[in-house]
Amino acid sequence: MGLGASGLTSSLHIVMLGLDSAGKTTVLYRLKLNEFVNTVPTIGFNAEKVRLHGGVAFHVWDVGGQEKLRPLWRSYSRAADGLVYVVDSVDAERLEEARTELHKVTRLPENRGAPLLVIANKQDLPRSLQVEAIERGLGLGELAPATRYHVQPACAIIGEGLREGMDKLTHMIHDRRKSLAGSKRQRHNPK
Ligand code: G3D
Ligand code: MG
Repeated sequence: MGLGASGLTSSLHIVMLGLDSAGKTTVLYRLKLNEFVNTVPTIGFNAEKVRLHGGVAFHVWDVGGQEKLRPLWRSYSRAADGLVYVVDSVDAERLEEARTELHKVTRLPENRGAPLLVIANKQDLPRSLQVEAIERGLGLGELAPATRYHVQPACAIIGEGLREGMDKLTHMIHDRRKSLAGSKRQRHNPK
C-alpha cells in the first residue's frame, strides 16, 4: 500500500462498532491475519491491536452493542482516525436502530470528519440488503458533509471484502490527513 512511505505513521486508531450480533468479533478475528499483538478481555468488552500488511497497526475496539454497553462507545471512540461500522445486512428490522446509533457516534465532536467504513456484512445470506439499501437505511447521505464513507459488501465468516474495505478506509484516512495538512499550510501562509 505504501502508506508508510507516504508519511502515514505506523499507528492508526481505528474503532469498530456495530449492534450486537452484526459480526464485529468475526470481522476482528478474520482481520487478524498476521501478527496478533495483544488482547485485553473484559466482560462484554474486547480490545485488540491488529497489525495488517504494510506495517500499519490497527487498534481495533470491539465494543459490545448491548444496550448497557452503549455508553462505552463514546469513551472508546474518542480521537479515532477512522470508524468501522459493521451492519448485519439481513437484519432489516434493526437497520433503523443501527442508523440511530451510527449517527450518534459520528456526531460526536471528537469524531467529526473521521472517515467511515460501513461493512455490509452477511452478504452470503439470502435476502441480504444490497449496498444501496444499506446506504439509504443508515442515512449515510445525512452524515456531515466532511465525513467520507465507503460501504463494503462483505462476508466476515470467510473474510470476503474485508481487506478491500480496510484498504479503502486507510486511503480515506490518508487523503484526509493530506487535506488537513494542506489547509493548515494555507492558514500559515495566507496569500
Ligand atoms: P458481534 O461481535 O457483532 O456481536 P459476531 O457479532 O461476530 O459474534 O457474529 C454474530 C453471529 O453472526 C455469529 O453467529 C457469526 O458467526 C455470524 N456471522 C458473522 N459474520 C457473518 C457472515 O458474514 N455471514 C453469516 N452467515 N454469518 C455471520 P452465531 O451463530 O455464532 O451467533
Ligand atoms: Mg462480539
